[in-house]
Amino acid sequence: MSAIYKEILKGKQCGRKSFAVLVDPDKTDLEEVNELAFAAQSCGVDFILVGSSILTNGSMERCIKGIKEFCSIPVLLFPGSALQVNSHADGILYLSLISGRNPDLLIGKHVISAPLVKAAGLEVIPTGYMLIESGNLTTVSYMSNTIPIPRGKNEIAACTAMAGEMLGLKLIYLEAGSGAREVVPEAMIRTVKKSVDVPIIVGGGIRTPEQAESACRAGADIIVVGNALEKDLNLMEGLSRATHETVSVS
Ligand code: 1GP
Repeated sequence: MSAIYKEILKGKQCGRKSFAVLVDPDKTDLEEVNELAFAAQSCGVDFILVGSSILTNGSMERCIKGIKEFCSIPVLLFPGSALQVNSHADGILYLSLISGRNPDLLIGKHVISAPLVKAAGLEVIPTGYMLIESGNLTTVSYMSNTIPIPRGKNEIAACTAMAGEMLGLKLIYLEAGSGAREVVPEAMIRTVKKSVDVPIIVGGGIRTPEQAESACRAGADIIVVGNALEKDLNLMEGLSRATHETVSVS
C-alpha cells in the first residue's frame, strides 16, 4: 500500500486526527507560501493540500517548491483540473465528484488526466468528493455545475459515501466549499461515519478550533482549513492543536 494512504489509515485506526492546510496557489505569493510552510512544520500539520477550483496567475510548481523548501510535510494535489497535475507533489487526491451528476467530473476529466498522473509518478488516492450545501453558492459548486447535497439530507450523504466506498474510493471528502458560510453539519458527518469504513476528510468554512473539534468529535479523520489561514496564519496553532487533541465519540 502507498505510504501516504498508509499513514492516513494508521491515524484512523488509532483514533488520531490529522490536520491539513489547503494552499491556493492563486491567492498566495511565494513569500507567504514559505511562511506558511515554516509555520505548518512547527504546528505539526500532517498534510498540505495544493489546488484550486480555478487557477489564473498562480503556479502549482512554484507553490509546491516553495512549500518543500521550508518543510517536510507530504504535499497532496487537490486539483481543480488536469492542468494542476504536477510531479513535484507527493500524491494526489484523485477526486470523483460523487455528490454530483456531471459525468465529466465522474470520469471524463479522469480519462484526460490519467496519463499525466501516471507520468508524474504521484501516489494516487482515489477520493469520493461530496459537496454539501453551505448557505451560499460556492466556487466549487458553480464551477462543477453540480448541486450540493442539502444540509438536512444525512441519508443521501450516507448512501452516496457508501456507494463511493463500494466503488473502491479510499477516502470520502465532505466539502462545504472554500469560504463556506456554514460548515458541514455534525449530524451529517456522524451519519456518514457510521456508514463507511474509509477515512473521512471534512473541510470548507472551518475558522475556529471549536469547529475543528466538533467535526473531529462527529467522526472526521482529517480536517482541512484554507481560507481562515490565508487571512490569519496565527490561527494555525490552535486549529492544529484542537484537531490533534480530539477523539471521536461516535
Ligand atoms: C476547500 O475544504 C477546503 O476546498 C477548505 O475550505 O478554504 O473554507 O477552509 P476553506
